[in-house]
Amino acid sequence: MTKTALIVIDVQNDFCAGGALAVPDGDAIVPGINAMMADFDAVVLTQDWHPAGHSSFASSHERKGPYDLIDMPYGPQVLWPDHCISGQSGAKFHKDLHTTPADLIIRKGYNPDIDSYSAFFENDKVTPTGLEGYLRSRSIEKLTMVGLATDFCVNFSAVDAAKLGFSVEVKMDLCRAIDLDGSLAAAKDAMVQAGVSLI
Ligand code: VGL
Ligand code: ZN
Repeated sequence: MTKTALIVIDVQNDFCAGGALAVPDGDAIVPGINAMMADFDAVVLTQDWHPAGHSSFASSHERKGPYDLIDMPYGPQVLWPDHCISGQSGAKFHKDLHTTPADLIIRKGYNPDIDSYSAFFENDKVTPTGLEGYLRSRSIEKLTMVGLATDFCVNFSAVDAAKLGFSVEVKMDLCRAIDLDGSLAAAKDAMVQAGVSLI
C-alpha cells in the first residue's frame, strides 16, 4: 500500500482572523483539516517561523510597504507585514487545530535573509528544509496538502513536492488564498502544470 501524508500548511494565528496577515476566511478550514487527520499514515504541520526583522518584512526595507515587490539575490520577493515571528502568539497554531496527531512539525522561514514559502526549499530554490528526507525515510509517496495560503505557501510546497516526484493533491476546499493581483489563478496554473491534482 502506498503510504500517505497530510501536509497542513501554516494554519497559524497570523494567517487567521485578527492576525497580521489574515487570509480571508482562513479559520473556516480548521474543522475540516482536523477531521481528515486520521485518514493518513502521517500528519505533518508546517509553521512559518521568522526572526524579528526578517528580510521578507516590508518594515525591514526603507521606503517600502506591505505587498511591494523587491529584487532579492534569489529573485523577486513580495514584502509582507511583520508576521509569524518566532515564539510570538501570531506564530502559534490556530487554537482549534489538532496538533496532537502530528508526527512532525516543520518550521520554515527562520533564515533572516531568505523567505521560505515552500515546505521543501527556501525561496532560493536550493536550500532544503529537510522535509523531503523525512518523508522518503518513512517511505511516504503520496501527499495531500491543505492550509494557508493557497497561492503562496500551499502552491510552492505542492509544486516542489511534485517536482521531487511525490504524488501530490491539494484539497482546495481546505485552503484559502491571499489573492494579490491574480496570484490565485497563477498558482492554480502553476500547480496543474507541475502535475498537482486540485481536488
Ligand atoms: C505565507 C506569505 C508570507 C503563506 C507565508 O503561508 O502562504 N505567505 N509568509
Ligand atoms: Zn512568512
